[in-house]
Amino acid sequence: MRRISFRTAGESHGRGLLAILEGLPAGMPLSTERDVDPDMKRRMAGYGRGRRMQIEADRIELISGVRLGETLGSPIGMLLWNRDWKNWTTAMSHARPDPEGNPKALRRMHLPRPGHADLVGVLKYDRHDTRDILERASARETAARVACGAVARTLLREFGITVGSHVTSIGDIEATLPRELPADLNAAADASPVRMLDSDAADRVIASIDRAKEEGDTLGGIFDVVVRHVPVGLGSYISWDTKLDGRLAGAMMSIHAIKGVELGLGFEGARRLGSRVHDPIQPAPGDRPPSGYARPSNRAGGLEGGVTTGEPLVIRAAMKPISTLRKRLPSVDLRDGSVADAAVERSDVCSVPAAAVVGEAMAALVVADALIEKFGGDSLSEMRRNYEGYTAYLRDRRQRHE
Ligand code: EPS
Repeated sequence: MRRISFRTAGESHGRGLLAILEGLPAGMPLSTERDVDPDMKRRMAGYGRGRRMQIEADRIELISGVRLGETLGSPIGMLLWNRDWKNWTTAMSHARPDPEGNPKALRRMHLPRPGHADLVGVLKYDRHDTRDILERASARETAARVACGAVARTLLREFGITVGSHVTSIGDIEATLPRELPADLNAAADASPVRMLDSDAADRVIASIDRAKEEGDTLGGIFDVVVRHVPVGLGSYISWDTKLDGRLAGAMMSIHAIKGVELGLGFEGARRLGSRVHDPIQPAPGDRPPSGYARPSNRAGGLEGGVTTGEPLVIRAAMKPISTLRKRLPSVDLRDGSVADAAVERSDVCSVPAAAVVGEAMAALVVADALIEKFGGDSLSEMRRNYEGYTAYLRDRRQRHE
């Protein structure tokens, strides 16, 4: 990200999570209850989550950056308290433990879970207790990202840009997609316990999550993030790090457990002839699309040359199954190097529906970043003037053809 930056802090069972988001324009109406908390709630949902989500009630406490309902252009500080922390005050204490205290709570974790950051973390940071690693490596951190993404989404909404997502498969069960996605994608997806647009597939998924849970196993899946009404011309082909496709893919890959990202046709495009991949260009007299050029298809997923075409951005991400398994995988005891089964922590069986909401947040942050890059980001009114100037320029260009 070039114009927006954000940083999160916090451990899964620590006091809470912090987020500082910088680079949003001044003068943007923002209320955490209206604009942020609904996304926090959406991230907590989904069939297959663990007991932790029954303990928490993620809600943002705003610390800075907003006055009288509008952003100031200063860093937006957000706090999220972990309710579960009260059960971890000894294990997660900042101070050295009291020798007379609770030794059970301080028991070291020494059986790294394959797939989690446990082993690489203890080796890299010279720690001996995998709790020192897993607390920060946990996907609990994504709650703070969703808070930042919700603020970015609020900016996008000012320009009519929407960000939605839906789950296309979980395990080997694939949703049959409607010909056209619903206008309000999130309303439709959120109505399903697994955020799928196919209720038959969703029922089968729920049964398979129950089965995986019984067997002590976990499930991954695939989700699509769709960003609509993006203006043509965000991002650039000029340099490798200005290309919006790279920026989106990097942001998606940074989400916990994401192992693959595709844009538009993605890997499928590599199997087809070029004539069945590229989206023909047609004249489009009239107002829609604003660029004046229509595409009968959107196999490019809204990006050509790393630049938005004005068609929806379609970003697909693959999540591996969660690595905490009650069906324990072989591991090694860090204390003596002996063969042992991996540790088990409370965890989720499947969190693909939640990951899709995190995907929306990351996409919103990247697109908001590119929007600010193109239209300037000091104030919302300045952005709007520049956006309208650009729209007027596109209209003039188009009218010269008519
Ligand atoms: C998560 C909170 C965590 C996990 C999950 C995501 O809470 P706890 O560890 O107390 O159960 O449920 O994290 C993982 C699955 C993981 O492997 O790190 C959350 O808020 O999303």
